[in-house]
Amino acid sequence: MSIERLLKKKIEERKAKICVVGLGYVGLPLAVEFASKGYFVYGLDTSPSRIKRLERAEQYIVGVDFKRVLSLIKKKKFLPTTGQNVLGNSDVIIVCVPTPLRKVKIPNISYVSKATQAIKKYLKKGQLIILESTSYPTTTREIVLPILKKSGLVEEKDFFLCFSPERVNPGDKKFPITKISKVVGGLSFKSSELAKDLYSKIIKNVVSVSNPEVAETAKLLENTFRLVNIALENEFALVCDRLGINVWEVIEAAKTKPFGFMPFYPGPGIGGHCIPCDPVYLSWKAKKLGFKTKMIDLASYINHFMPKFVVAKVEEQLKSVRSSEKKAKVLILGVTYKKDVKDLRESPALDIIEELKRKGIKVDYSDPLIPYLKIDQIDQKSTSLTRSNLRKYDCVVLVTDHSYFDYEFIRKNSKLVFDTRNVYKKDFDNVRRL
Ligand code: SAJ
Repeated sequence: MSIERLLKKKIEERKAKICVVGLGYVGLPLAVEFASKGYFVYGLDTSPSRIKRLERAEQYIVGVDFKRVLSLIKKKKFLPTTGQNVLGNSDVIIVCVPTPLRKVKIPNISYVSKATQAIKKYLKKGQLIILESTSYPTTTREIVLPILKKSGLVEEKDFFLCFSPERVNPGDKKFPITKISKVVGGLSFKSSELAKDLYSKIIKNVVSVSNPEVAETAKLLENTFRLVNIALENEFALVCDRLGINVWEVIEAAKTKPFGFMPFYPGPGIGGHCIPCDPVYLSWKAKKLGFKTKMIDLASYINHFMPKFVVAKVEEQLKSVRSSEKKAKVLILGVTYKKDVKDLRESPALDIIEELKRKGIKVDYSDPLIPYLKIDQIDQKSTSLTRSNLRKYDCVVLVTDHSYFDYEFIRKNSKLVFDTRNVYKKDFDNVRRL
């Protein structure tokens, strides 16, 4: 029997041993789904503390039931480990490691390369290797494949290689990974087919495309679509501000169009490790080929300008309500990058705090998800939202609209609120919106 048919049979009979490399918000849910469907799954991670937390069911990712994880470990269906040797015992290896940006906004695929080097060490005939980490087009063919070929094995003849973009939305109950269509793009037709067989065991709709580049680029289109449309709304907010028009009402009016329009919303800027970063992977690759991605660059510029705009508006408001030369005091409400998500990565709140301090304004923050925040190298504590505390501030800036803030209490007990998320839906005497 050919190695392809043998692997196909193992996948069919759920006898294929799977190794998920990287147990973060992408890898862990994937490992749990496959283990729950009867596969034996290794979870390979470089962090011993993360392995211990899994074994103690200590939650570190939203949207994953850690009791379910523990029961899979106890049933010996899921084995979290730091031991790379498990790569040699696996039939399928799925790489879900981070692809962050370096400080100077260039791709950092060092985690992908390190994981691939480890896979090469243990690579054997009949294995299917899938890269899920978001990266620039050609990463699978030009970075991963050459490293694996150093083993002396040949793609399609000896092993199978594929790219399949992750689409996990942490904590999104409406779209668990089993309900999110999966795109697979193999170096060879056989690789695509094997990946499609595998994912079809846990995901309803699996779409194979002609090569990894299409799959890599589809993922970047999905997130660049958001980056550009958010930037468009931010630009409308800047224009409407100058025109004295309420941009929130403009969007609600445009939404009444039943076709050909999709609402996004202005805000204090964009954060997270997807939307600000993924499109830069594409622009970086395009620039290497001599093409300037003006749309992506401009959208990134507009989105990254928003924190400065928010601070300028707050200063404007402060001037209108304060006369004394005493240092103004501002409270930032919500510092994570988006509502109800405990993640500070690229959060615009951090830029707003930095800009306010640069202007000599005293800044505190309040966010139940972030008990301590390093501001100017000092660990500051989240301010509790009591009546007396709120009264201390000349302005409360609503940056992240967590669902568990008592917005009426805040409004009634604050001198001034600057709302960057349209939580209040209208202006009050002491509430101004972006
Ligand atoms: N934001 C706006 N206005 C909007 C939407 C978002 O200012 O209209 C801001 C958010 O506050 C945040 C940033 O943009 O700071 C990114 O927000 P996001 O809703 O795009 O959320 P992310 O970064 O968690 O994006 C993820 C992505 N998921 C994956 O890459 C697998 C994205 O593809 C999803 O579409 C998105 O979640 C989602 O829809 O929640």
